[in-house]
Amino acid sequence: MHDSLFDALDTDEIRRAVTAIRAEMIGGARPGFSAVFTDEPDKHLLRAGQHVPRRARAMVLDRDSAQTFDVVVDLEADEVVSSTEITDGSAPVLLQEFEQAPELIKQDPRYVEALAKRGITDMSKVQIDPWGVGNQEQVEVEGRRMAGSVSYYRDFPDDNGYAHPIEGVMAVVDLSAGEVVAVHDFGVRPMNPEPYNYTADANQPMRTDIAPLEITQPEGVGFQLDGPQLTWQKWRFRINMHPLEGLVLHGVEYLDGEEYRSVMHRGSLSEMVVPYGDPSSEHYWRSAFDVGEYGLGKLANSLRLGCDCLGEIRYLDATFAGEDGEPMTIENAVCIHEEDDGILWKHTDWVTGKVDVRRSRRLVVSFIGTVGNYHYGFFWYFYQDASIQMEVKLLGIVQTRAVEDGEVTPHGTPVGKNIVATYHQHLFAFRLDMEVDGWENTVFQNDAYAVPVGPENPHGNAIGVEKTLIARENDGDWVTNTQTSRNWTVVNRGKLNTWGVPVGYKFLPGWSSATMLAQAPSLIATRAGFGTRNMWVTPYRQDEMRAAGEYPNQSRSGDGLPRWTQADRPTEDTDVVLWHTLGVTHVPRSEDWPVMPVEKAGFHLLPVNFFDKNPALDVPASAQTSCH
Ligand SMILES: [Cu+2]
Repeated sequence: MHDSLFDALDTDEIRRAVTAIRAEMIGGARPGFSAVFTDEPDKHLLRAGQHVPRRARAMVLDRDSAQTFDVVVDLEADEVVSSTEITDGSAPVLLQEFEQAPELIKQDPRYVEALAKRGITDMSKVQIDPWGVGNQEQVEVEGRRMAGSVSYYRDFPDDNGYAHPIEGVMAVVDLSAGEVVAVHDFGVRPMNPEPYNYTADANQPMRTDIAPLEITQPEGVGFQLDGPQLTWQKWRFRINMHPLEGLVLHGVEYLDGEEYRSVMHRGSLSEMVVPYGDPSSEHYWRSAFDVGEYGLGKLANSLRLGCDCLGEIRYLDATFAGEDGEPMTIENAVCIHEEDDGILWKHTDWVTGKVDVRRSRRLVVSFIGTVGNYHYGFFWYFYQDASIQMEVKLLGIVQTRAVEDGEVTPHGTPVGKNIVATYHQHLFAFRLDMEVDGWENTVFQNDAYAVPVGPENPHGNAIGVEKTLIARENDGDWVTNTQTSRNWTVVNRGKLNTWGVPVGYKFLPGWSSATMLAQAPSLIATRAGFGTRNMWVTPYRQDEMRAAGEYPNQSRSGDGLPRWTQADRPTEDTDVVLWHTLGVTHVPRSEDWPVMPVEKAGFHLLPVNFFDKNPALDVPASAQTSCH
């Protein structure tokens, strides 16, 4: 497979796609380009030897009529192939819309009055965070572009607004009509007067006993970059940025002898949602689909040397369509570097006293997206033992609500005077299109168990592993189980290692693997149905890319994995896709305030009988010390 066919669009391709769409007047006189990206070719067609033209796909909003169009452009013919109006759901939010909403709200007399009731008259000190309204039962979304809002007070420009929630006021805006539809006042609560800031000037004195630590690679980095293609020791893969999903890895392969063996065709975040767990009127509806509603890739940070990444760094820029269609570049969106990772393997021979130690080196490919009060770092780690790790880093400031003096809420933790940080979840849906030593793969769910005492286990010590074949999409137990050391293996039954075992890779969940706690009648339970399971296995389909469907923004009926898997399609000896819901249930601590220390979650992919022996025996002992 030619992996470059799957690469992100370049500046010229974005421009041509937008030109073709504009020429057809799709999106009217003021089209908003929510996302423009590669329409990745169908692998079935490529395997059949067909030529698949290079195509772009665009999510286009008609800003006047609030219609959304899903458009495919043939970049070889420079023409629109199809344009489909979306009726359930709406295009991802444009930042321009979210900039316009606070201006409209601040001019609304009902809002001005609600704030005056709370003693706030200086609108320049008011921070308004717009939110999607997909969970708001009362807000009519059909045929409209709507935003809810939450307000905060900043005493000075750098003040932490989340320390001063303007409780009980919620304005709803029709973004296309440019009007405030409603201002709800659910009742006045006290405003916390105390500043809670995380800046250095608010937290003096700083500690002074931090010794310098410098990481240098005097001979340069150990990896090679050729456009999006990266080669590092025995690994190679392609790195692209997607406006919705952020970092996407394609064609992940490992060199075994003379031959590159495939591991994963494509790996990325496919969707994520953050549902909040406070049932009050001004809070129950809050949730954020950071991929499908906001476009996490477009919200990538420009990373800074020595701050976000440390050491000898290479960066990749991300090029996307701006919201008016002009290409724009986020510089240093992806950081690539190497890290020391402690010990890789070690043995002390007790007979001879000889010690062998090998240091582990890992390659890190990362990006960070900012969505309002939160930031998510996505770190892919590649190791010398042919394992892969995804680590999500949760960063930022937790959502707050105001309470009366001494008021206790069962759905939040007090973190300051009159402020409670509300319970919530972060549910990440990773899509891992595996190709383990070829594309004909089969998935097993593996559970260790104690064999019942009997003729097979007379001494009571026997350990068994129950291997459940996932022959169809709905086989298996779907959720993690630490008691049985549950994992899932993706094996190629047509290829055996020297010891007669099918080659495979093992998916090992991390300790944070909650499923969604919201339930019916909450709309989020339907809209983010992917959150009901930790593991979904589907046969590859070119059009099944995002776990909650393509247009979760304002969708009420839900889409994606629950709908696709209703057919209970066969998944044996085929091109399988693993979908993992990684769930963090965040019960805030006072230590998460006023800015939370990083919280980490993730998963591993490990070779399992893929090689005949430890693949890291050829890692030499470290040069500068005698580790051997
Ligand atoms: Cu959180």
